[in-house]
Amino acid sequence: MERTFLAIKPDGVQRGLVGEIIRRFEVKGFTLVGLKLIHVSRELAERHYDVHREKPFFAGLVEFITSGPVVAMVWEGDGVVASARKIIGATNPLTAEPGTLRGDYGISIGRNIIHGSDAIETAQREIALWFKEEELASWQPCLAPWLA
Ligand code: FUP
Repeated sequence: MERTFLAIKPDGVQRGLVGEIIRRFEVKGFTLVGLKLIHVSRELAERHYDVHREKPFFAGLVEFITSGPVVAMVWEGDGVVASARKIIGATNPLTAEPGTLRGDYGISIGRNIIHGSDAIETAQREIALWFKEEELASWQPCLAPWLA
């Protein structure tokens, strides 16, 4: 089953958006299989954003992501990687469509509320980086027969 890694960034946590963000993925029909609130270490932040190491915004990005608690999550479901990216919206909240999380709640590219893996391989790498195998719980939602 396909999985993705999502992280509500310090701005999303500080602004009280954790419940709303989780709700969006729950009502869409995806299954939450991993969840923890952590204060990210510099080492984890740098490894997570390794592809951006040479970018001018890298230092600020690491500073921001380590500045307060982050809600790290793993979600499961058919097509969850691409679908979560749609729900999240474009990187820059000013150009993200209304109805997306970034489109509805942000105005700054450096404070864009949530991270979502951009491809299945990236998701696998990020899940392994952030979670131990025993922290993930595989389970099947028990759908009522009229919903199945
Ligand atoms: P996304 O996959 O949408 O999270 O975007 P990227 O992987 O391209 O960028 C990762 C993070 O770097 C963004 F969430 C915010 C930050 N960033 C900047 O601060 N400035 C930029 O110009 C681009 C990205």
